Amino acid sequence: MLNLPAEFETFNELKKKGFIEIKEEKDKGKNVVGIFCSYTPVELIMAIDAHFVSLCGGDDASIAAAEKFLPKTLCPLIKSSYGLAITDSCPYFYFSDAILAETTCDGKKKMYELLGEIKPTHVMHLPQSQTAPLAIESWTEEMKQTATFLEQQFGRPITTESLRQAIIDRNRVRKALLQLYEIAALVPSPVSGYELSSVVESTDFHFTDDDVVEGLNQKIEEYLARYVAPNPDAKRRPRLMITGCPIGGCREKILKAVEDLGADVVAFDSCSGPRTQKVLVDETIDPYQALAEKYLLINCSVMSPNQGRFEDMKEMLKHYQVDGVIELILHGCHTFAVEAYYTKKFVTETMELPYICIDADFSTSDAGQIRTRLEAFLEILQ
Ligand code: BJ8
Repeated sequence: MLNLPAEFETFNELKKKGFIEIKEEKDKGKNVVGIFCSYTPVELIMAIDAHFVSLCGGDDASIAAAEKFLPKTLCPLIKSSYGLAITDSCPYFYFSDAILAETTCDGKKKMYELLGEIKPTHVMHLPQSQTAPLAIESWTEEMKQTATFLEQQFGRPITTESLRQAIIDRNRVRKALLQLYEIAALVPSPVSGYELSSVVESTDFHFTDDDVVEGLNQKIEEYLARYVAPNPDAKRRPRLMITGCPIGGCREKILKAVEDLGADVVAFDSCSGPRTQKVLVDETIDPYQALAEKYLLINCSVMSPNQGRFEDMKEMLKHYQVDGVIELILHGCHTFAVEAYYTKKFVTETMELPYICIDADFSTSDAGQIRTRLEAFLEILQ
């Protein structure tokens, strides 16, 4: 079984702790903006002196309510997010004064139209290609229009100075996160992937950058102190990469299950991994241009083509000394499902590593079947 420290707090416990924090911030008069995606330029929200909070659902319980309005075949992440909003069961949604959304996949962008009936919602038009003519120009313009939306919404200006400061502050958080991911590159990794992803994703529920950086630095020290040099005679636990759709709603039945079975998840090629953080925002050029350049570089399957994902993956597979790759495809996620053709080809043919693709939703009904498949996968790696 996975060896977790006695004081380990699960992601859900960490998320609940943030409920009190956000209430206190609201009581102080702070505004809150809900977000759903790594493409969201959170610096604009920080520059208007508001907090941002992730509203992505990862919970099966809210899906039934959403299915009264949304197709059952839609991705569980979208249904869960909408379900939390309409059932008023998420304090983070309740406390959000506005929503900043983006056109990524079709399901999400259409769901935002429904969400717009509940809260003021601004949808940023994300280019569908990183290299198309005018992609950077139109994305820079979207940054400016978003700034205008926030200014009108909260009746305050975003100044060049406040935006530059927000960029500097957020870059500090990114650097701390990058140092944290780096720890899992050690052999053996002193931190489980389950623990690491819980800590990283819970940073979305702390609202002061100084606290986030301090908390991450403490974790870095704690994990480094746990490191024990490898015993050359001991059998090495297989080291795995997780790729594909966000893992949050399947954390227990995939991430925890595979580590319980004797592997270490050391690399995350997903939105909770270093790929979203590794490019910092340029602090020296026009801030809108700098934000557009940084955020357009995120390699999500909603981009076509998305070759950068495989260049990043190659570097990570080597750096983290990965022995095998697990890809998660959430039911109804067409972009990742189609791109899985290339992922499998790249992992098995170019990198010559074992690969498994798991289709799942957020229910527990398939947990046993997934565990059996993971067990068989690990046998290949022994
Ligand atoms: S940058 S991964 S957070 S879009 S899994 S809702 S794509 S149907 S979550 Fe994502 Fe931004 Fe990309 Fe990251 Fe649609 Fe697929 Fe569902 Fe998805």
